Amino acid sequence: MRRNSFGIGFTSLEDRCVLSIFGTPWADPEHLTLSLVPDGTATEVGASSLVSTLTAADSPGWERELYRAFQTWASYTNINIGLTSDNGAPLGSPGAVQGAKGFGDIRISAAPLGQDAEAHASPFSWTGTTYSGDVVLNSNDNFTTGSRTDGYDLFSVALHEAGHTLGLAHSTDPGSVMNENYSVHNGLAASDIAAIQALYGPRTPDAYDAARSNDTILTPTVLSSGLLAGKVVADADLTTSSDVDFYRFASPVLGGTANVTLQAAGLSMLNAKVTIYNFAGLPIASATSTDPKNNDLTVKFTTSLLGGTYYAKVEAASQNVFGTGEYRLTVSPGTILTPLLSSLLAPLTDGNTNDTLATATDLTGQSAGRKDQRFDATFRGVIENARDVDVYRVKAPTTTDPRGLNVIVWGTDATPVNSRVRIYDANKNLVPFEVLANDTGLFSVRVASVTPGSTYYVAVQGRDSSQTGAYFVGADFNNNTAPTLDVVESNSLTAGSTTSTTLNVTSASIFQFGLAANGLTGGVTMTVLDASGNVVFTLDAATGQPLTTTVRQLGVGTYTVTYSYRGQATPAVLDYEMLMLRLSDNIGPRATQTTSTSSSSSSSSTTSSSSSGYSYSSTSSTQPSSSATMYNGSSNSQPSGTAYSY
Ligand SMILES: [Ca+2]
Ligand SMILES: [Ca+2]
Ligand SMILES: [Ca+2]
Ligand SMILES: [Ca+2]
Ligand SMILES: [Zn+2]
Repeated sequence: MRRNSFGIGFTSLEDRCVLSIFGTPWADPEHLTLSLVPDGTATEVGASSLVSTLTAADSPGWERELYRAFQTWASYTNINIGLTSDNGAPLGSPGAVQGAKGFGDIRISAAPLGQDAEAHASPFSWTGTTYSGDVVLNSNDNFTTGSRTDGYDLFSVALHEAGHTLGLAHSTDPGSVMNENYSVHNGLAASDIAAIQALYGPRTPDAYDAARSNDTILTPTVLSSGLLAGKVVADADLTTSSDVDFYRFASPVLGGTANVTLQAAGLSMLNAKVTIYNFAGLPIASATSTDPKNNDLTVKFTTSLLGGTYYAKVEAASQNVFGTGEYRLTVSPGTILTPLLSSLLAPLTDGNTNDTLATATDLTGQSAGRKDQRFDATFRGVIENARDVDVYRVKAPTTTDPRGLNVIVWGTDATPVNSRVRIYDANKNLVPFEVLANDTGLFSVRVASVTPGSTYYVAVQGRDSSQTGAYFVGADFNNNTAPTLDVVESNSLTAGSTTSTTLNVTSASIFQFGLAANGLTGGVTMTVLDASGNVVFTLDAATGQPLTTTVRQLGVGTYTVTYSYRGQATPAVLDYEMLMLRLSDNIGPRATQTTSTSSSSSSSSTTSSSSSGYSYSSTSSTQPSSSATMYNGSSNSQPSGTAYSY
């Protein structure tokens, strides 16, 4: 039925973008991963049927077309996307926003989205949820491959959704792949290239090519075995499909078999050709990869008894988007067993050498000369012991734009370290901030206003002395407007008491919840139960701490929310606030009837609006305030507005 509309007018993609805050780049764009979810993986709108849908559709080669769509963007900018496996955990499962265990940062699925959406996709978000990067294709649609006009061209739809996952909003350029009107594309428009390069910069040469082009055998990069006896390693990049990288090295073995290994699997979709030349410039061995999913290469050659000089040439296997990407070249007597991505992302310990502002690790040079929107500073560190503090120095751009500072930290171990952040200004005074996320293994904050050109210090430590482990920290000065959680409950609890309220979800959505407690000791535990009385989730907030948050998808229905006093009988009263923010707009099939809402008789107010997707029957004795102002840390300064310091 819908196929009749092809060729007789515009078909709008009308996709929904779940975390529709565009313009924020991924924190570590050169180390993104992508996975296809197995059929049965839970999405917001039911089990994914990606594999069965696209296998049954008239779309041969669909898997490569999905990869080609993402790699098309990566080939123009400082993005590498490695392909990885997917354990089928539900979309939005707990984990790091980037680098979560078990699935890719970008996950592609397909589920029934109803008549009004071909797909939806989510960009990176400061809320730190693993929903970021996820794509749901509409399994009701007829996808085709090969730029045909009798269905939705899978590459064209995926190219558009890939742009969203990488942070791009819709474009008004009629030729742009980000135009919301569907049409068939075989590549990016000039405006698309400009848009992705504004976020991530034009793809930059690797360090060897930057020092001196190594594109010919007469100008090779000379590799030495250095400290790794018998082993030569180069981390490099084919920056365009016409980049050629020549290396010269001494044989690591005398009169035996040497291995030249090019690793790209899990790091980039590069399909390379590696050729080995002898001292006279004659080719003696080569290997080529053609599948972005299987793109490691090993070339074996027999060395002379006297060792001698050899050359390795790395070039694109074909002049297509898969001819671009990051790789590691290793020359060694044996085979390589270390997975590439994990070895590149190894965190650095500091041995308690950067624990004070005076000894901060300097990250101010990372973004020097950059004109794009990538994070100003990133680092992978380790909270090594109970007293460890890792202090980083960053610097606000000198631009006179009013700018804020986002800092996000997430644990990178299988059991992630729970970190906290403090920010200090150039005079070493604590800077108040708003907490955007404070969840298991995650801390994300925003300073609303910074002084242009001024130095700031970011201090990362464990949330308590038991917390140690590896983490990623990113800091970005930007003009983003932080989304604001709405206060839906502001109340008091006495010792041993529990209050109970009702939450009506009128539109299946992804919500962020926040909970804060104020008092001398103890805290509050919030429990959300569905209509059958099953616990959906709990959230716990302690007094003297910033609010805690979580991101959850809730279907339409009535939920009971209880708040329990936790702690000693004295002092007997604590205050708490519950906050909500809907991250997604209306998702899923169109509701056939409007769910009516009513407030419970015990309530004194109801929070609801047509755009909120929920109504909440509050037991508040006072009207909810417009912002979370109740946090009073035991700390050096009082919060101001929605900002916290502690
Ligand atoms: Ca290169
Ligand atoms: Ca080169
Ligand atoms: Ca450390
Ligand atoms: Ca330290
Ligand atoms: Zn769109």
